[in-house]
Amino acid sequence: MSDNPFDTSRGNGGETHQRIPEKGPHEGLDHLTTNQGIRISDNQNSLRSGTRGPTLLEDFVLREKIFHFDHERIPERIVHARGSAAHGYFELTESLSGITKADLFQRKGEKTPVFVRFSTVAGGAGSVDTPRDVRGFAVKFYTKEGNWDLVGNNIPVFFIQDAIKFPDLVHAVKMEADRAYPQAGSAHDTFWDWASLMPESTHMLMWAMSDRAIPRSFRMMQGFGVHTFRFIDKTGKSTFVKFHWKPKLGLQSTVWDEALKLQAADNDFHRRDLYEAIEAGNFPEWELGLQLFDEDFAGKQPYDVLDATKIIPEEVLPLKIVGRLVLERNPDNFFAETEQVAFCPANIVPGVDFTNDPLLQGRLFSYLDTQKSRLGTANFHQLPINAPKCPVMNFQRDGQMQMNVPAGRANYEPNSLVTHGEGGGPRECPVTGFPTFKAATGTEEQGDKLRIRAELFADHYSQARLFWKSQTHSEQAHIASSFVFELSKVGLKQVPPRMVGNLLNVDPELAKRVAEGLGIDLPEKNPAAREPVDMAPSPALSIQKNMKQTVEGRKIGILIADGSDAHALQSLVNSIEDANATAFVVAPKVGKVRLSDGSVIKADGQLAGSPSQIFDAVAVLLSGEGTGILLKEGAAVQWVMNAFVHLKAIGYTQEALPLLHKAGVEPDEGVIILDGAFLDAAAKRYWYREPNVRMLA
Ligand code: HDE
Repeated sequence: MSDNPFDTSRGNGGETHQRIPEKGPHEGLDHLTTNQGIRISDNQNSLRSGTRGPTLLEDFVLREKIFHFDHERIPERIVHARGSAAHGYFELTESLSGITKADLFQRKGEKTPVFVRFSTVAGGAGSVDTPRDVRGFAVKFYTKEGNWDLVGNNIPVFFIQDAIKFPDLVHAVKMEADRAYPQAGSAHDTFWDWASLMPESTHMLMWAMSDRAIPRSFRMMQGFGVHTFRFIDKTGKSTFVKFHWKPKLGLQSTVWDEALKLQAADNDFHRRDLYEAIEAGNFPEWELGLQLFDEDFAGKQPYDVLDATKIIPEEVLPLKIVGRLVLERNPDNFFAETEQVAFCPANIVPGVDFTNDPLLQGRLFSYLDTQKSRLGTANFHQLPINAPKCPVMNFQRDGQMQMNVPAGRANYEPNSLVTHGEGGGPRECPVTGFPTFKAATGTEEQGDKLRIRAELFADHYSQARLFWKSQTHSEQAHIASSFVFELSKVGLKQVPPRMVGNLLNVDPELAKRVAEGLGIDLPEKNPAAREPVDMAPSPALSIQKNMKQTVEGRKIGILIADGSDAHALQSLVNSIEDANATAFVVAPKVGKVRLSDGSVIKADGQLAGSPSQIFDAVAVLLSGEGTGILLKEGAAVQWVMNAFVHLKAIGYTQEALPLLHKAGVEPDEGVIILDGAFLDAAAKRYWYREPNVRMLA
């Protein structure tokens, strides 16, 4: 980066990231100026005629400031409006030179800069972080050959098979047209009216009703490219590929009651978690796994690999791990980067190609189009966050907010200006340019013009059943209970029976549990467009079977009050930090907690503002004196009670037992006296506790 604060070069092979230099006094940078560079003498008072007279129209400082403020907002994304992002890199750990010619996949050890944005889908930009929803997982790779955007989700399938249904899906799930609620969530009439009429959405609904849709952290969820893509090698040969991101910290979700309570405790739970982890140097990390296959394999599966409502089970086609994604720097400015970043599935590099997946094909149009209206100009690719870090040279010109100054006379091609010494500009590159995949002759890539889908797309239930069968009992209970929760919020009488009629095709037991939970009669099974087939369960689909028993990257709350044991507190904090977890001390008063040795410390959070749902496990480190005080504090009782019903480990001192009793805590393996074994206990969630604390469907 240039040290010159006035260097405005960016993009197009130049500097793409304009930041204020970190060190040293820089002439001019400490002076407030207008946008025209005029120094401002007074930023407190507008210009007026006399001390009590009218404000003058000629006050260009005031007018410019208010004018700019008036236009600070831009339209938010129609979906995925609420997002959080970070910079980092992708490092290749295994060369793929035999499979794709994409430059970023050639040299083991090479790092490619990335910008990654996570998001919820349905809520607006200011909505909460923990509704039941799909999470976006969009990665922009700034490769040497141009930008490649892998715009994925944390769920490997989608609600619909054809892009033409997307506006219907989004209208149905977002706040209802007349009443403008709910803000962020699918538990309402229009969503379930639509979904129950769309059997192809059933597989995705199973995922959306599972704990996948209530992740603990962006850092603890998987990402998926969803569609089948292609890799193209140097000879033009194509290999199908599905992309998977696997979190280093393992998969972890919340329980539904916890997710609900998090909405009140911390609207920004995921955003804060990502930001704080990166600031603390605990860089979030994922492995890139690939499922690679050919036409022959694709033809033998009982589903169509071009259908985005289907997965390829990892047990059938294991992942090949080829790299790692590390996020190591928070954005400098939320608006300039996280808000203005524009991902587009059509941004691919030589060596990567599309397939005919009809959902993907529609996406190829949508993103560029929506970004023009969101960012206001066809030149949004010039914004620092969107600009490739390789040269951009073409004859596209002008438009609103043109930020480059293309010199010279040539703005068309072909031209002969070069031969006359006037600079001819760039030329096309038949050899190194982007070639599209050529289908082998004989493959059915074309045919009559029809509004129709391939035959196997009609199987809407086999994989929904596969998902159900692959879950633990506890996860199945969560899925059934989520259907009950969501459908219980639906006022349209015809909808719940219709949905349960679809679920009968997935699994009769599931349908029965949902009907019972709703208190409705079991309806007739709805006819299936194609009879489902049984597939072997896939343990990879379960979160609980893939959780890492670790406290790494987790946050442990320690409740103290006057009289808490100073030595025990220090050694607990040390052991938590040694395990790469975060210790967070909570007290009834945030300042001046007097410990057993007479020392006075400041807590990290006050009790009422730091409820236990923001922690992964808790320690109740109270003396008899502190317990006496907190027995009369509802927030303390709830602190303990919620940790228990959210299936978390609770470490306690003997003196704190009266508080545990008052909170209804019953002894089990996760309720443990505070000693050396506490951290091992804290690494787990106690699923078997759940039937004792919650009525599940
Ligand atoms: Fe998107 N999607 N989408 N989507 N999508 C957008 O683009 C769209 C789909 C995804 O952090 C929009 O710039 C259509 C699947 C993510 O900025 C829009 C269809 C998957 C993000 C759009 C789909 C996604 C978006 C809204 C059906 C997972 C946020 C704002 C054919 C593979 C990216 C924008 C970010 C954003 C259209 C379906 C992921 C309207 C038409 C499937 C992660 O263009």
